[in-house]
Amino acid sequence: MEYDIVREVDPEVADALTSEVDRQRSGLQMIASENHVSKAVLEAQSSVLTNKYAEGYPGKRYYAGCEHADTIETLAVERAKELWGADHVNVQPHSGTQANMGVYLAMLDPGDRILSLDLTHGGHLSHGHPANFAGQLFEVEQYEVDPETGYIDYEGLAEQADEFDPDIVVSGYSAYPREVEWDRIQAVADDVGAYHLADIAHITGLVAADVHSSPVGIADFVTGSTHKTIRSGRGGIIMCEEEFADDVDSAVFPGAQGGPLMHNVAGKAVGFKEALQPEFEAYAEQVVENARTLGETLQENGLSLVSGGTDTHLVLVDLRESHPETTGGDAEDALEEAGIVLNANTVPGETRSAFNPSGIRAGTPAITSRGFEEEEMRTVGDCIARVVDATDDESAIEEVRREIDALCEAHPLYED
Ligand code: DSN
Repeated sequence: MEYDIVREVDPEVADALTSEVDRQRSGLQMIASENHVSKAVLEAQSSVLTNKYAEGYPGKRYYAGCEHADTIETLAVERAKELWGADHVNVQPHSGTQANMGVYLAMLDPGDRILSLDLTHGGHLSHGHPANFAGQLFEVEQYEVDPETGYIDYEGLAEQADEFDPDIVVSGYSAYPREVEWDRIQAVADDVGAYHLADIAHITGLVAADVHSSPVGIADFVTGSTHKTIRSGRGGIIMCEEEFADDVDSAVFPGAQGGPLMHNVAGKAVGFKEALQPEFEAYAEQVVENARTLGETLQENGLSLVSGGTDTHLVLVDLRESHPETTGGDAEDALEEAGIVLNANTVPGETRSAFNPSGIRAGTPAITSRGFEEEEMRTVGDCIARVVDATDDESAIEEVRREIDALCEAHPLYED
């Protein structure tokens, strides 16, 4: 991956691209929302479809010359239906946030009410944060996890829904390590006559491989990202029952977006095909097993996990008890120096700021794509704990860096 053709035109960008390949290769990418897609997905995504406008949907486009775009979008849709068992699928959202926007625009009017999980408890900006369009266009109330257990407080949610009378209840989270009981949230929504949107952005791959229960067939709408655990082209996806299909499609285009990013849709189609192969199930199982092993190792080293563990691809470490003087930002910086790239994250009951919070979030999708298994995860967990214990100790960080270098060399990425 030398980017020679780019280099002839633009050496500065080529240098940055090759440096990014090196950065991804030489460190552990443990941001829970990231992954390493296959070369096939990369090739499809960088294809000539970036040149094509294809407003509309297969067979109903506003421009000529869309026959190959139609083939690819239809493949993406059909494969998605098979992966998640959905009646209707829209693969055009440019991102998970755009997918959520599509559902809100389809079903809500400005001023309608959203009930969603607070960002600091594991929710997402597009679920109604005041800095996001969702918080600006709609009236939002937020629920929280149980402060004792770190699990969704389903009973509290039901009481809150009763009082707030939302038009839509949003489930599915960005920093929630536990399996979600979709049917309990659906029951809450049903009781107050609200729609239920399950945003499975982080766990699309786990749901497709059946290692996390599926909200498809339970929630009215299921949205997701397509580049996280499902490891396909970058973007978003909406799934719903046939009765909402026209509303959702019109909300995405022309409601929220113009021309679809057809090169990304091609990446989605290829990634979905890969995810339909039997190996993908083993991959998704390993992602969860790796997160579990990581969590156990961190706990053995004295670190506290929100909810006491994980059922998913991520762990959320609350540093306040074990390392009261260390912020998530301190840990993130020191770990990056050691070659472990993850993010500082708010924790339930956050007492610091969103910019420099009290926790770190670590995910296993990308390193599992590199072939990491339990043995490596125990080493990674020990390494994280050693760095968190000594964020100012350059020699300790250097020692960990050497161990991470060895792990990276043993699990090469994007060879040749
Ligand atoms: N930025 C993503 C995450 O890290 O969770 C969500 O969009």
